[in-house]
Amino acid sequence: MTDAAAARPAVDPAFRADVLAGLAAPIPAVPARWLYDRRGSELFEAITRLPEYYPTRTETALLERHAGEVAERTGPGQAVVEFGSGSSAKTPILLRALRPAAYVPIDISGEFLREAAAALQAGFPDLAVHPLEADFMGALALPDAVAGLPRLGFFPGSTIGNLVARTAVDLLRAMKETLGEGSRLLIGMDRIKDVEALLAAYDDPDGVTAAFNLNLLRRINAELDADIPVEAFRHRALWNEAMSRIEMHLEAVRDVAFSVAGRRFAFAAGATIHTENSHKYGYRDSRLLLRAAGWGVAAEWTDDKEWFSMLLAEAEPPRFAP
Ligand code: AVJ
Repeated sequence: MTDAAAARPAVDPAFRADVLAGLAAPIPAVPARWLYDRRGSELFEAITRLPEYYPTRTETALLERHAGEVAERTGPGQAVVEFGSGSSAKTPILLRALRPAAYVPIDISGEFLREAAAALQAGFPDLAVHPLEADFMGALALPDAVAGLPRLGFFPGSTIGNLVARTAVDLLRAMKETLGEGSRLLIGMDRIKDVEALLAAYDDPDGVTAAFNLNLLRRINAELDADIPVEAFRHRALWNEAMSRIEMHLEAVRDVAFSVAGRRFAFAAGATIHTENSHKYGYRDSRLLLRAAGWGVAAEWTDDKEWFSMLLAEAEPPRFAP
C-alpha cells in the first residue's frame, strides 16, 4: 500500500451510495449523519460552545437542575441505555444523580464509542459499562449483562429533531422495542421559538456552523474521489415554517460542475444541497410524536424561556381500547 492510499480513509460504501443518490435526486440532499466525521464532530463540539447555540447549554442546565427528580421517579439500580452516545458531557450529570447498575452507550462509530466508554468508566469505576457498537435506528438486543434490570433510555441533544416525523416515530418505536415494556426514556427536544434566535443558533457570525456544513464537501472530496470546488458553495440556514424546522443547505454561489466517484454533477447558481433538518416542537407536538410511537409523557422540564425541554416518557402497555 502506498502512503497516499494509507492516508486516505477507506471508502464507506453507504456514504458513497448516499452521496451519489442524494446529489442526483430532484431535490438534492445528503443525509445529515455524514456531517459527523472526525472533523465534523470537532466542529459540532465547537458549535455547542457558541453563545448563539442555546440547546446544549440549556439542556445541560435542565439536567443539572432536575436529574434528582428523574432519579426519584425511576429509582436506583437501572440500566441506562444512551442512544448515540458520542462524547456527551451530559451523561455524567445523569449517572451521578441516578446511581444506575449499568450503562450501555450505543454508537455507530466504534472509535468514538470506545474512547467515550473508557473516559466514562474512569470517572465511575464501580459502574458496569457495556458499550454496544450498532445502528440504533432498528431494534437491538441489549447485552446479556443487563437482562432483568429496569431500563432508562437516554436520548439528549434534540437529535430526534434531525428526523422527519415518520422516521422519528420509527426510531422511537425501535427504542421502545429495544428497551422493552415498563421502560422509560429521557429525551431532549428543542422548542419552537422566535425565528431570529433560531437563525442565530444555526448561522453564527464566527462561521463555525458554516465550516461544519461545508466540511461535508471536504469529506466528499477526501473520501469519494471528488473535485468539488468548496468555495463555490456557501452555508445557508433557513426556517421552514410549514415543517417547523431549521434547514441547512449548501448553496452554489455560481454555476458549478464537478465529479464524484466518476460521475458528473452540475449545480446552477442558487441551487442547493439540503444537508440537515432540525425540527422544533411545541408542547403538544412532542407529546403527539411520543404517543405515536407508544410512549406516554410522565414529566417534562423546561427552562424559563421555554426554549428547550427534557421529557421523561414511559412505555405504554399495549391496549385494546379504540
Ligand atoms: C446535533 C442534530 C442536535 O440540530 O441542533 C447544530 C446539529 N447543526 N448546528 C442540531 C447542528 C447545526 C444539532 N443536532
